Amino acid sequence: MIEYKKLSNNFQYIEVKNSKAKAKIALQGAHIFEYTRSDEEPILWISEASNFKYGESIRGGIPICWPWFGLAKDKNLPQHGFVRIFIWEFHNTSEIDKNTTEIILKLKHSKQSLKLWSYKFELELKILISDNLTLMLKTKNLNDKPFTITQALHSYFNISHISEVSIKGFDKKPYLDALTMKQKKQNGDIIFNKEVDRVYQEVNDEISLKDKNRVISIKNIGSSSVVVWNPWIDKCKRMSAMNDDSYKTMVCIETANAFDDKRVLKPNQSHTLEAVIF
Ligand code: TA6
Repeated sequence: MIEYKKLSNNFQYIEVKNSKAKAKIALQGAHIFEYTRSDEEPILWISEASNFKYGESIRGGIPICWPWFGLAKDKNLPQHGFVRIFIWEFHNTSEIDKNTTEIILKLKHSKQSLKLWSYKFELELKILISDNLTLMLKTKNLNDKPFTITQALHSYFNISHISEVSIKGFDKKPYLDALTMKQKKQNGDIIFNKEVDRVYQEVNDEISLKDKNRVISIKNIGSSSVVVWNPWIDKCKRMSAMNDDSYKTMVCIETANAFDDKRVLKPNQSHTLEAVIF
């Protein structure tokens, strides 16, 4: 089942249900903000304080950070790019079989985007909803000169409690600690007892998020950098659209092309960043 829905403020999204899972995807930002497998707790975290309104990114789910991840050089430009608050087009929806639904959204450069970033582009996000969730974000350069992007599928995962989780797949990996801007090396699994904001590099193994009663795995393609973030107590209080205790039930593991994993695309060249969550 695929249903087109609208909130009273005209905020549009589609709701998908098949025999394996259900999902909700907003037109703003091509933002998936629910993915729940049958008989399971939601996989994606969504803030109880999140607003669903145009011009504000949803806090939770999987925001798309593009064409830059993090702060822009020009401080007047928004953090994490602009496409998470742009309205995408539902290009195609299809029920492939009773277990799998495919949704394709597209966004092209416009007068509005060219004011923020002076390149012509085409973005396509393909989402496959089944007992796995797959996101494929394809960037195509439509200019006659190259451009450079950094980007992320900024996935917020729903967890039982931050003290219960550990993340495997980063042992011995170098990372940039975004809190100190120092290069460090991971030793063992990641656990959380303070604010964590890191760009892991040279990541090519499967990642697993181990929680009390389940393990969520993530496989990344077209990426060698992964951002891991939990705001912890103080930053959580300062974050927009988050409650003071939100940090307890979420962790971000973001499939990225960030920091030195930036990508340069020549005219007509494409690059696909893909995450499979299972
Ligand atoms: O990916 C981690 C991060 O860059 C953090 O530094 C943090 O502030 C977060 O993303 C959320 O950013 P946002 O712009 O959505 O408030």
